[in-house]
Amino acid sequence: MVAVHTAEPGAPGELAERFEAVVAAEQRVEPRDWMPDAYRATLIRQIAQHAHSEIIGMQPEGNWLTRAPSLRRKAILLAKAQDEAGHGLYLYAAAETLGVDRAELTEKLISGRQKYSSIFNYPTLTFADVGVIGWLVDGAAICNQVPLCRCSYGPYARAMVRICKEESFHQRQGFELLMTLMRGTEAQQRMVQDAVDRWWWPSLMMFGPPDDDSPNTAQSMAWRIKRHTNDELRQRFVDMTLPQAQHLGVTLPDPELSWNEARGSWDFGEPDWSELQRVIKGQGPCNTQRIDRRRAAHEQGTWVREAAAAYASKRATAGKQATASKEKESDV
Ligand code: BYC
Repeated sequence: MVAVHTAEPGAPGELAERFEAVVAAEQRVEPRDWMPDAYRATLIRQIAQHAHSEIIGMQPEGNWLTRAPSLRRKAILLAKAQDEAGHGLYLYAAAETLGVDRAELTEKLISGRQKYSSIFNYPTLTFADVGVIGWLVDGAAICNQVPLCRCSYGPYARAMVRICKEESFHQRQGFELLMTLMRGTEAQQRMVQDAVDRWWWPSLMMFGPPDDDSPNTAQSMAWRIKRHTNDELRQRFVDMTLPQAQHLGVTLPDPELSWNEARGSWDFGEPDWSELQRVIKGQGPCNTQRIDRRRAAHEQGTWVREAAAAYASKRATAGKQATASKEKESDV
């Protein structure tokens, strides 16, 4: 059991009390407010990990951009990947309000000191994977992220509102793609079923380890960063997804799935938690490839960052000169 504390030992009493009162009253903690160091560190860890997931999450889908089966599907996929880049940027900006720099966070990602979601370490073998990512992965993301719109930290909560709106659009496009394939040939239907078989268990693992093995949940819930436990959200996802799977006509690869009348929920089997731990530790099918690609993109982008910084400093100097000459004019 993790010790839950809301105030920092030795924290300035009045400030700590105010922080606790704001959290308890469901108000927002803002960047200018005093906050416990551990609260700040937890938010940086979670928001950075979330931002990295959005950026790395473009890679599995990017694999299909040049091979989409039609112009329409290509335009949709391109727009989705662009949305994800945008989500990454909002989230890095939210993390920066906590006093960290985006360059530092990127450095930590590519040197393996910060994590990103386990789900993006699996390969996308067919175009049906694009649909299944939209349906299951974005569906899981929605279950996990809608409650984050009520997170106690203002900039993160506000970033999540727009992100969630776009995620639900992504989920519907995935479902629509899969419906189209399921109305197609037998080979297309088999392709969908194969993708569902490969992505189902990793999607359940996205919610994190089971509650009794989740060291951060108790404290994050006390601070109202997380609003539900990993297992609660996983159950919500299973309950939401089952009727959709039936509508699509696919089978979920879990023989233990059964409706529990008493609970009013679906019972389901245990994911292979050792697989989640292996993937988190860097031993998933695509971990090395994902980080190598991210590192290369970062290095190839050096000239863009340098040019943007030079342009910004030129504009700042021009702005200062314009203000100085205006002041001179008004002196005359
Ligand atoms: N993968 O105590 P726990 C998207 C780590 S983007 C990797 O339960 P916590 C999308 C965890 O960090 C999806 N690591 O932790 C994008 C911790 O290690 P550290 C990303 C995981 O933070 C593009 C340790 O295991 N979503 O949807 O209370 C296209 C113990 O876990 C994972 C977010 O980031 C995992 N699956 O809860 C399509 C949402 N699970 O950090 C879609 C925001 C756990 O102590 N994040 N770990 O070294 C969260 O809600 C929470 O951070 C988590 C984990 C539920 C993920």
